[in-house]
Amino acid sequence: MLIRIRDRSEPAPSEITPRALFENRRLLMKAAAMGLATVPAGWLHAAAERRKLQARPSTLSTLEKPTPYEDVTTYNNFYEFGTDKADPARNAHTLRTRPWHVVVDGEVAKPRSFDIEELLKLAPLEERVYRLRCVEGWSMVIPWVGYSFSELIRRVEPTGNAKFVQFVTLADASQMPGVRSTIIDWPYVEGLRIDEANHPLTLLTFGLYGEVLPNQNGAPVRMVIPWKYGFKSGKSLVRITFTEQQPATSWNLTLPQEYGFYSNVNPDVDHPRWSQASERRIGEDGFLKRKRRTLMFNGYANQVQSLYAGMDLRKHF
Ligand SMILES: Nc1nc2c(c(=O)[nH]1)N[C@H]1C(S)=C(S)[C@@H](COP(=O)(O)O)O[C@H]1N2
Ligand SMILES: [Mo]
Repeated sequence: MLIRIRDRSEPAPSEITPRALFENRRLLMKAAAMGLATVPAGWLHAAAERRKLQARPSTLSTLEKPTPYEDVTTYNNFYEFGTDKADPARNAHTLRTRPWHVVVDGEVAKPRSFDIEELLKLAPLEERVYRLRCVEGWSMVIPWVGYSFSELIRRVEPTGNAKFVQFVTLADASQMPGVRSTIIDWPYVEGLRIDEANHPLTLLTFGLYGEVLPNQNGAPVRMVIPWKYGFKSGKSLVRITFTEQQPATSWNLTLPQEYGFYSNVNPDVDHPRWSQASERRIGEDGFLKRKRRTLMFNGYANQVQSLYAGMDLRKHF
């Protein structure tokens, strides 16, 4: 299981950069704190794979303190690699992120497949520090790297029938052990209304903390929609389809009473099984630390509330 020194998929010590070596020491301490005898293979691999991504700062960033890199990359939801928060960091090293293509199709004048390297260069990369609020009641602040999804939209020229966008994650059991489970009807799918997709905050994301996305965070490309619960932001995307009808979304299909299509962060609409009024900020919560009050639209109300003018957000939860 986790008790092993080194397997063949890991880099030889000579291939590890000094920064990664330093990182490995931190990972070793973290593993010890978790009661593990050694660092899981996936963590080491991720440390060796870290690659820089140049990005310019963005005025759309929050000034809040970012959550430590270690928390961002070891406390994850990515059910394709297991349902435990530590599973993705442990298991996602088996995901092959090159070669990688993303098909963009449906109601567009220019449907096509993008090679990941080409997609990465489609528009200038920005660093966007966003709050991310999980429906489970915790949050993080993450310096993402990407560009507004609207940059992609205008290049494929949606037709007049394009009212929604669906995002589809890879579902390959040979790379993603969690896909053998039946909790979700794979692939993981999510969706936005076209005006939500076109909003400048909606980020096509390739990296975090100035480096390419670790596999557990959705490499090589994912969505980030900061005013919605985290599950709206699909990871490791292979297809983006523009549609006329509202597309299916995984959590709505799985538990329709609990998860709607919109899923805007809303402290006034409780989850049927728990309150959504407050949240725990990962990485800063000592025993005596009080929970934070959850903000409407996760604090992005000024930017996004006009998208929902006239809508009953209790009905469209
Ligand atoms: N394909 C896929 N995307 C997914 C998920 C998932 O299980 N599978 N989990 C979602 C949930 S619930 C959250 S909170 C965020 C977590 O992103 P992070 O691990 O990078 O913080 O990813 C979202 N995207
Ligand atoms: Mo989540």
